[in-house]
Amino acid sequence: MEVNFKELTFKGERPLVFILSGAGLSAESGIPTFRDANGLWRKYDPKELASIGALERHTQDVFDFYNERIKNAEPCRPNAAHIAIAEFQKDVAAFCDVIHVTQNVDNLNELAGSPRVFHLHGDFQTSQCRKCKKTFPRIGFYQREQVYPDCGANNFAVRPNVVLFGEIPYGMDWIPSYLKKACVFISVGTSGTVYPAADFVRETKVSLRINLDLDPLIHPYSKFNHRVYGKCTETLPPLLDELKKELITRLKEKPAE
Ligand code: BV8
Repeated sequence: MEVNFKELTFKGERPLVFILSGAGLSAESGIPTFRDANGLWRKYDPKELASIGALERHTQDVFDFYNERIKNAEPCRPNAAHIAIAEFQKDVAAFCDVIHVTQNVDNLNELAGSPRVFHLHGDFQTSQCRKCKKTFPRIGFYQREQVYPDCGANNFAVRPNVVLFGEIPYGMDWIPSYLKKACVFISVGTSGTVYPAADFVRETKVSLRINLDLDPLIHPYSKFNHRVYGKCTETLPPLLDELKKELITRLKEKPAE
């Protein structure tokens, strides 16, 4: 393992580990990525199916695109990387905060037993009313005649609660300050193409990019201090074990308060 966690610096306070994940985290569970050779954006144009303009222009096409992905995701199950994050969160909970922000809209982290995960780009499990903007658990699939239970809006009123291109991601009111506090930032399975997530690394001191592919040494990749290449189901579990050992060692060394 190339990463030497001994360089982590955190003073007396509880350490904070910030994990950002992308489609590569769920790829080995059978959920397609976006920009790999067989990725979704190789087949579909994101401007036509995942942008706020597309939702206005051809709503049913966008609904069909998301209905298809929701159905395809149903049989998928967590892989060793999802499980490693969930176990890490639980194992260190007594002395370390772990903030896992995912760009993914699947619920494989939750199915893996993760105690908490934040969906930067929304999720397949909830819907939103286009009139009053309230969000609520998804029922069935998206179609014209879906009435929002509260305000009575109809006619394509109920949409997927996902952040489309041109919309503001969730959590942007707290994420930047948490990034600054983090003792280590781990980016796993994301191409670093989509903003503002691609810029998160800028706010951090010690950063680690875990990815399948070699990354070009340009922004934002050049900001990472460390890189580990390979499938995240193979690279992430031992890495989180290393980090857990280092955190426990530091805890033991810490002078009693
Ligand atoms: C916004 C919806 C304003 C849900 C998605 C600069 C600043 C701010 C904005 C912009 C900017 N420049 C451009 C913009 C606009 C735009 C943008 O970023 N465009 C890009 C294309 C240039 N951004 C926006 O519109 C965002 N909104 O900016 O609002 C704002 C912002 C902040 C504050 C105030 C105002 C909204 C972005 C969200 C768009 N919605 N999806 C859905 O359908 O799923 S984006 C889409 O891409 C997905 O959601 C996904 O989450 C996201 C990122 O993709 P990745 O997860 O990285 O997937 P990808 O396929 O690209 O890469 C997978 C990686 O995994 C690869 O590297 C591969 O090698 C690796 N991998 C594969 N297998 C494995 C693996 N790694 C390890 N192990 C494996 N087994």
